[in-house]
Amino acid sequence: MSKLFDLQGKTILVTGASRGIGFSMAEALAQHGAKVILNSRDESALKQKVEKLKEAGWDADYVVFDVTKAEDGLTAISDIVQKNGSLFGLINNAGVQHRSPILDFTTADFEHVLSTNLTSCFSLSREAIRFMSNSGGGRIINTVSMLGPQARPTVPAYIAAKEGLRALTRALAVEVGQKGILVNAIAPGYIATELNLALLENKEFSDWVISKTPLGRWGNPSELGGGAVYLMSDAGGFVNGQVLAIDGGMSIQV
Ligand code: GCO
Repeated sequence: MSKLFDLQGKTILVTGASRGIGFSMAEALAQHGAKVILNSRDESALKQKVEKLKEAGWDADYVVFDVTKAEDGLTAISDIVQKNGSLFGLINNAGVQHRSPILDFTTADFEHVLSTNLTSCFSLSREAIRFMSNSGGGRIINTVSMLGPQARPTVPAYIAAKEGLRALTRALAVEVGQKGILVNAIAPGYIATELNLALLENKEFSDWVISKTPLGRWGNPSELGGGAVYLMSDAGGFVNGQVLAIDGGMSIQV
C-alpha cells in the first residue's frame, strides 16, 4: 500500500480533542498509524475517547491542560517528548465561541476568545517548534474558520481571532520552513458540532447555512479528518503556509 498517507511512528498532539472536529482529526490520524495525544480540560471525556481509539486498535494517549496557560502547555509538550521520544505534529484545534451583539460584548469576553483561539496557538506552536527543530522537522496545523475573510454579525472576537490565526500560520510557515517544519491551516465551514448546537437547533439559521452551502447541508466532524491526514503526511510534504477549506463550497458561493 502507498506510504503517501502513512503516519506510522509520528506522535501528534491535538488540542480540543475530546469531541467534535478535534476528536475526528485525532481519530483519522490514529487510523493512519500516528500515536495521537488528545488534549482538553475534561479528563473524563479524554479517558473515554482514548479508550475508544485503543479498543479500535489505535495508539492513543491524553494530556489534560488549559491551552490558555502557556506554562502548562510547555510542560505538557516536554512530557510528551520525554515519554514518546519526539513530537512530530501539533494541531491547534482548541477554541471557544462567544456570540453577542457588539454593545453587550465585553472586553473580557473578547480577550477570552482571543486568548484561547489565537494566543494559545502562538505559545503552543513556539514550544512545539523548539522540539521539532531538534528532531528534523514536523508539522503544525491550525484550525481556523471560513469566518475571517468572511464575516457575520455577533461573533467579532471569533472572526478576529481566526483571521489572526490565518496570518500566524503564514508568519510561522515562513520562519520555520528551513527547519523542515510545515505550518498550515484547515478552515471548516459550518460543521455539526456541540460548539454549533445552538445554531443547529435554530431552524432559521440552519436553513440559511444549508441555502448558502453548495452541498446543501452542514458538514460532519468526520469530514475534517482527511484534511488533517493529508497535511500531516508525505502527501502534504510541499504544502506550507496554506489554508485548506473544508466547507462544502460555502466560502465561494455569493
Ligand atoms: C458561528 C459558528 C461559526 C462556525 C465556523 C464557521 O457562530 O457562526 O460558530 O463560527 O463554528 O467557524 O466556519
